[in-house]
Amino acid sequence: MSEVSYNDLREYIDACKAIDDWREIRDADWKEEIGALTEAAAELIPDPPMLMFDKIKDYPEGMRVVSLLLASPKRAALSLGLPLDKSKLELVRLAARKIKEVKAIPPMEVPHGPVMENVMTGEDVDILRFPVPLYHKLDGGRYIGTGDSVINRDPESGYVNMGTYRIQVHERNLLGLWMSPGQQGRQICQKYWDQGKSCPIAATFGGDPLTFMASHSRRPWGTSELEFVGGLRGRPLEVIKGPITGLPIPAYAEIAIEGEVPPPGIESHPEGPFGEWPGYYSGGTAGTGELQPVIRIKAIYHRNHPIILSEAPLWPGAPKYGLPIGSGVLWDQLEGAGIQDITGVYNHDRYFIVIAIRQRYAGHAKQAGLAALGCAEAARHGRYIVIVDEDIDPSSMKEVLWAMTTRVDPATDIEIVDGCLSTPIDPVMPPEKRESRDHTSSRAIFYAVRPFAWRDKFPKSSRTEKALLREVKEKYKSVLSFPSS
Ligand SMILES: Cc1cc2nc3c(=O)[nH]c(=O)nc-3n(C[C@H](O)[C@H](O)[C@H](O)COP(=O)(O)O)c2cc1C
Ligand SMILES: [Mn+2]
Repeated sequence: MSEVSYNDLREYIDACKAIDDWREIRDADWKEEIGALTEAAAELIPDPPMLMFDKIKDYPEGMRVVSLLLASPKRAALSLGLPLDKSKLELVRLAARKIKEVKAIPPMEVPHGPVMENVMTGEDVDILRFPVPLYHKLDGGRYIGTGDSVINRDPESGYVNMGTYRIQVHERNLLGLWMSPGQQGRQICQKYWDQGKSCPIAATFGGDPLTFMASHSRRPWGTSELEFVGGLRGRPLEVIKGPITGLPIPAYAEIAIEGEVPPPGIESHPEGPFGEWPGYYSGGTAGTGELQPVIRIKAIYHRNHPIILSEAPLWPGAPKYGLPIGSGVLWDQLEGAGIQDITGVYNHDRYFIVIAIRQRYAGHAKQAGLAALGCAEAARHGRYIVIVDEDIDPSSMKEVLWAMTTRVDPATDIEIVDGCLSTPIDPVMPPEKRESRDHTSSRAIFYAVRPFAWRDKFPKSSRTEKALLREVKEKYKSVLSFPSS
């Protein structure tokens, strides 16, 4: 498998600058402005530029924040070492194949790395030396950890987990850590807490895009995300042994901390609210009243002129990822479940998933819809699942809406399934359900396909065939200019 061309976040940023759109933003306020401009730029069409914030208000030049890193299909393809000129649907498929075929490569310990260029310990520790943004007006505080990697070690097996969990700044040396129930990083903390001990922890802010991707993908318990990064890169991830915790810390991270998470009975703190990916404030103490774990920082390490990787959630109308790679993963899972003749899978926003099939037999669409509902990749958030025919491009909302408005008879072609897996941040979950920890909600499957039994009598599409469209566009391009694709 091919290796990726870059070694760390800054090399990847430089590679992006060479192939794609980006802007430097100077003098922005860490308070709301970085968040607001990122949200506004994410809505730029066709693809948002990468934003590099420098000389942020109250901070010296060189203390930087990067946002919209992976917001174009080109940058997402580059991050995985994929060709840059493919359609979104093809890229999603290629990305999934790469992820599926990855063989784990363990990290390689090196004696030192650039992350140790600057060290703060003891009284010197101050996380607000970095221009940590306040992203959304009603956020409970400034969040340094959005595109982060949180690392801890299972005390029983020695297995090292790495996960992306949001991290709030409470004080110069105290952070809030929100890990949703069941997260592997939380399970590890719990084992220490059960013995009345604090859990040693490390975290990085500003890893390369594959380290970020591995951190937020759920690997089976016991298979380390650090080895998955190596596999994706095609060579081991270099790590240094944390001087305080002994945990592996990516040597080329922009910023890293070491510290410990005390048992919540001994120390915990209100956390959030935080504007989350569904487009609402949620999680943490919000809605449940539960205080959340904290990280007591013991040391901060950082490179010269560090870059915080900002991956703060935006509402779903401001797309932050150029490629919904999970779509390709779902595609594989559906094929694994025996669904044949899938021509495309596209996840528009975790709550809206479209699957295109070439119908081969009566019941094929229903089989695909119900399988999607149960697949691990869609089970948690797949509120609307739409099955379309092969003539519909599932990545095009225009085409999907056309299928939904013309091939669905609401009385018969929408199926509701109740009691499905969800999460506490589901905005529509009634307070009593959330409080009783019954984190379930319903799903709707739209069978937006020509009914199989009378598909031959279904009115023929009057849309111009793609070949003729291409031909006339080419012929009249001096009179009318069309965007490429
Ligand atoms: C930008 C971003 C932020 C995230 N924030 C959180 C969070 O605050 N809490 C959480 O439990 N999961 C969060 N997640 C999801 C986890 O990273 C994901 O479930 C991952 O699988 C967790 O790792 P684990 O399976 O090793 O526990 C976030 C994901 C992304 C992409
Ligand atoms: Mn894990």
